[in-house]
Amino acid sequence: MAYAPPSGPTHRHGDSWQSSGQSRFNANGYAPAGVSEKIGDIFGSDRKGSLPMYKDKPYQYPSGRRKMPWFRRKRVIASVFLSVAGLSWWFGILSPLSFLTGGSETMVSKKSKSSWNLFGSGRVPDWDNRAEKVREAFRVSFADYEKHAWGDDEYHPVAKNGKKMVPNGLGWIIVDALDTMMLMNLTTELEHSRQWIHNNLTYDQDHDVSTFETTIRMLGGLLSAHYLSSSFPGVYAPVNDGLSDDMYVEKATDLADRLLGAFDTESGVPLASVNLHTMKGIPSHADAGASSTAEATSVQLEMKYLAKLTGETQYWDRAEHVMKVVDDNDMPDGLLPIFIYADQGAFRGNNIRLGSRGDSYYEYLIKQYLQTSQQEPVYNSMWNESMAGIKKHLITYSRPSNFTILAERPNGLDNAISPKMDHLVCFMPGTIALATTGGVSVAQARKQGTWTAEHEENIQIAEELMKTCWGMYTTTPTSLAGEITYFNMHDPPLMYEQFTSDNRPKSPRNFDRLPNLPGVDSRPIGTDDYIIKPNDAHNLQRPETVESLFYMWRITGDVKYREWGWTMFEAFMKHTAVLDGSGYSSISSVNIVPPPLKDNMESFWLAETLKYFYLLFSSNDILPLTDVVFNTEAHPFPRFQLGKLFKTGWERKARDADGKLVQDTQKHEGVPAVLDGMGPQKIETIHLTETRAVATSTLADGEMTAMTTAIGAYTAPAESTMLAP
Ligand code: DMJ
Repeated sequence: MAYAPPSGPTHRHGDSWQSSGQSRFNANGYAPAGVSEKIGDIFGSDRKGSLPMYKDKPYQYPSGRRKMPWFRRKRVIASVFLSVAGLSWWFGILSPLSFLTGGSETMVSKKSKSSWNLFGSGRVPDWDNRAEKVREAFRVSFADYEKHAWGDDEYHPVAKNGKKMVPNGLGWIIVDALDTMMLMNLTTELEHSRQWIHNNLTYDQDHDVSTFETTIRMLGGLLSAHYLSSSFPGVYAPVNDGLSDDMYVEKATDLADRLLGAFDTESGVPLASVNLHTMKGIPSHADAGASSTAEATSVQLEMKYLAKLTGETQYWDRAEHVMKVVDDNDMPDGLLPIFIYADQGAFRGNNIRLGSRGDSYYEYLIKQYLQTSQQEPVYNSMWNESMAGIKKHLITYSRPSNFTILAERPNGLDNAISPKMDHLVCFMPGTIALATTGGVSVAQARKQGTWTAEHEENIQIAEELMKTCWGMYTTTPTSLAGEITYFNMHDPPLMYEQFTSDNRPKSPRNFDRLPNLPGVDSRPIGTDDYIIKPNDAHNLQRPETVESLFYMWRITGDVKYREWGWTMFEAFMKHTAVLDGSGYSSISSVNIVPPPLKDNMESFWLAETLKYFYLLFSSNDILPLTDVVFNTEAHPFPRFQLGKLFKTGWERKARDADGKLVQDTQKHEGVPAVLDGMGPQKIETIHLTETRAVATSTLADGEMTAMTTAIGAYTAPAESTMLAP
């Protein structure tokens, strides 16, 4: 389908808006009609103008609720309910928590059990207080950096010094942390940061930077700061510093224009690095110049949101095109090797994993689908194919306790499975849960007519993988996970597909300790399953497990995920604090107590890890999962409608019912037809092959679907065409 380019001055270069002194964005942070007619169009009727506003400020929830009659105030109802339930339990009428968790197990750590268990101490955990503790950890970390290394891109909290990655600094730590400051209502820190951005931040520096890291952290950080400040005016750390909020998008467009230089390759796949001044892409110095697959395919949420904000389609087109190049390779079962050559757009090697260099490719499939309000089914189809591939080739079980492992295939799908999980893989439990419900709770999703046994199965995988990731923490002396964990595996490996939901291996119900054996100290369950090699024992304060705990809590409502998060947070506080308590550092080994410090604070400690802890303990009303997508650096962006300016600019090659590629021999577009059993549909495309017809059509609710039928049952396009199965 032909794509009509926008009319009017949608391209910034040569325009005068930047120097006009006028705001380019309206109160909701979208470009006003004046920027271009097209932009006016898309943000008028069809933008998600009804994006719910989070009306209550953090720590000031009651304001809006005071006006409600008492019997309508959820908190009061909840308190009454909990009191009655607590008394019932006390007198032995109910078992603890069963009514809250629907009978699901509750695995409260020993530590939290003794001090905070819901009824064990007679106290409900004070989640607001726990969120406040996280906020305090952020304040300490940031104050330490502010005092000793302000404007630097790296920070060493033991030596109390920092370092710039480019001559004038990139704002690596400041920009990455902006939205966390906003969510935590840290106005003073935010104002200081904004002054630095206004006075010091320039991207015109003759230095190369990582295309991916700069996109997800800097572009992502600026865009989410824009989103929070413009869509929730006066809510998140309102500032009064005389600076315009437009600076976020102005810096973002300048940066994005420079980053796009990396995409100037024969295939359109970006190179690993780019020089910010010359805007020239630079191939990786390793891996024969190939880019990492995750890096090349995890810039789409950022570029697309920027395109939506500015109406400048090149951000969209360049980022989107990468997805077509990747998909055209037709890798079996949606599982991709972790390197891709930018010149040919072909993969290098056949190392397949969802850890480093593979991870966020899968994450951005489903998040692209959600970002554009489920209007781009191509990404859902790719996610589903990958999920099926993961089940078929990568899911196995540990010995002796049957933890679910999302393993690797370092030599391709036909060769041996390696029972290794990078901590990075632990984004998957949360992402699977998100993909399964779309962001609503499981309870709500189950009531929808579309819920199937496969959805149920996927939630179970998410729960089991979550437990595996949690076990990475519970089985070490510091209660912190190593960077990489190996597992003892059954021989031959037990594979997911060998089982049904009735007989599939399951990990132990709880994390009690193993029984004492003569001469052996009591050990946590999983001790015999999990292996951390000395070189893999460091902990960089990474976010993936708490990220998944956050999604699992929001989606399942099971309080155990919050409790696990609290125990994990306490371990970070205990073992990663520098000696005088003035900051927090990565550590060199999770197996040594006290652990040696690595003397480095990664920017994602502030941008991701502490943000997810904070959100895990805060009200679910903050950034509902149905309204936002978090980029891979935990920067929240709004979901939006494609509108008139944007569409999916590519199609997957036609595949048959088994997912195998079919060669197109004919293609019809916009053919009215009747799909058997579905009533009249407008067929968007029909790919005809010698044996199959593959039709895509739009359903009444705007979702797209693909149907494959035998060619013999297909008649040439007519006013109404019956496609019998
Ligand atoms: C982050 O920068 C991102 O989450 C990325 O996708 C993976 N690694 C780090 C955090 O561990």
